[in-house]
Amino acid sequence: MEKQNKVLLLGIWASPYTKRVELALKLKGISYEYVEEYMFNKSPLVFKYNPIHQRLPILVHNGNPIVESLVIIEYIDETWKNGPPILPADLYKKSQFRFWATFIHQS
Ligand SMILES: N[C@@H](CCC(=O)N[C@@H](CS)C(=O)NCC(=O)O)C(=O)O
Repeated sequence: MEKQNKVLLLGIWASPYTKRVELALKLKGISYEYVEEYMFNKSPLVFKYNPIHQRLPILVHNGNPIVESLVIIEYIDETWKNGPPILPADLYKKSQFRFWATFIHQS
């Protein structure tokens, strides 16, 4: 059972992208292991789990890597139903959430 819910977060402490994922995990009350990475000395795990961009954060759930902080947050919200919902259930409101999240992300 323990192994089926293994959650690993690779991140950088000063990264707002890492922080938003940590916030989502904490909001949902999910236990996770955290590995600190270094911008100019990344571990082989970063190249293994995010070969396209080699950026942090990376969430690894039961061995499956998920990258891009906004994608990770949606994954967390849809995977763990405990804790408060992050995205609204209403599809129109959800589209607005995605618009503003992307807008802020790209600004
Ligand atoms: N769009 C990405 C941005 C991630 C990002 O830029 N992460 C930075 C740390 S703040 C990084 O890993 N930089 C390492 C690099 O660019 O080599 C996300 O939202 O996850």
